[in-house]
Amino acid sequence: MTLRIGCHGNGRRINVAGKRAFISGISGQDGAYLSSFLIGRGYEVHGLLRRSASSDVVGYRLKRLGVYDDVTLHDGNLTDLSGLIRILEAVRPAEVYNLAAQSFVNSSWQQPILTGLVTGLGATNMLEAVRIVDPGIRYYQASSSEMVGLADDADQTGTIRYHPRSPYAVAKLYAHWMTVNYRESYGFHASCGILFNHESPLRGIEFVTRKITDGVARIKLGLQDTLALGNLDARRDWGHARDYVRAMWLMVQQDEPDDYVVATGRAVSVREFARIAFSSVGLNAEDHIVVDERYMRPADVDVLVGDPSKAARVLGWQAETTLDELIAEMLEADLERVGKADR
Ligand code: NDP
Ligand code: GDR
Repeated sequence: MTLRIGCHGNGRRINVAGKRAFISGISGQDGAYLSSFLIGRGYEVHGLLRRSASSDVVGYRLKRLGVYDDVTLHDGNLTDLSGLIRILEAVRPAEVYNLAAQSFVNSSWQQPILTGLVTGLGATNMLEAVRIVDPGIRYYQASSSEMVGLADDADQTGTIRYHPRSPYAVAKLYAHWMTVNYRESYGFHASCGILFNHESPLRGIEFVTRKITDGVARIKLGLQDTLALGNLDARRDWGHARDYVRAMWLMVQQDEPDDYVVATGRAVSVREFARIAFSSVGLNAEDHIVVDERYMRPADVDVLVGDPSKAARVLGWQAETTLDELIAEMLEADLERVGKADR
């Protein structure tokens, strides 16, 4: 049996025999990797795509992973509840992954209200759409290590404490607790993944890891000489997005919904990340990095390192890509892209 759904440009015939998933944030880094992962498992994948005047470039991540023609994209916005309801009515997914967000921490100080509306209230819109259309839908919320912020990551019973340090983190904490609340109030099969930083060649260029690998590629190819960064002493627990989307899916497959920390368990400073990236192409980071106050945050978090033992014990999940492998993959992609653009 097949059906055709009104969608964003790439309409195609759909096999309704397979499991169907709906992803908000499908055009982002995680949305692309999750689409690829689910398609590899026989899912029919639908996604929410916000209207853009640059529709030629939106979707480039899905194209990079070779899955653009295999997903069905629906025009909509996380802030538009009636649209979300209509889309879920049409798609009738078994699983919803809420990944859409204003996800850049820096921007959340410039746009605190938008961040609250999208990253925070947007999650409630998605939960409400599920409640109205089919409360039996299994649900994943993209929670963040940024919610932990300044708090110790766990007390003696393993309960996470939170001290969010940015408007983004505050909005994520609201979305997190709303998801927990829908689980407790309505019996939703809703799980939150408290994911620590995860990167890839598809990471947005404004995030520090991608900024570094892009900068190293440009310096190596003679296109620039310096790389301006902010807080070099911040330490983060960096994994690969490809590994982390597998954890999202595993959470949704469990008999009981729950919340999980997804991390590598190892924190490395921005300075050390840059040192590895520069040295792997034969350059000395200290010769090229300049510290620029513009990239300092009004409030930063010095160190975020996660304990993935619950994910390992219950989900059987662990990070497979090492930091060195991650940096090598990102650098290779940026060297190739920057090299081509320069010809
Ligand atoms: P990205 O910034 O790469 O992707 C965000 C996605 O949300 C994009 O598809 C974007 O669309 C979409 N989006 C933004 N605003 C709206 C809106 N109003 N309506 C509909 N869609 C919208 O993020 P990542 O893929 O890195 O992260 C996925 C999720 O996980 C986010 O919620 C993020 O906050 C969270 N997270 C990420 C971590 C990480 O290290 N990557 C760690 C922990 C949590 P468009 O392409 O049009 O911009
Ligand atoms: P983060 O990622 O804020 O952790 O949020 P980002 O890469 O932006 O910053 C990581 C750390 O690096 C420091 N830093 C810089 N950051 C940027 N962007 N640019 C710089 O030049 C720079 N120099 C130093 C920052 O101060 C910070 O300490 C990401 C996002 O994906 C969120 O959506 C997600 O929730 C968290 O990871 C977990």
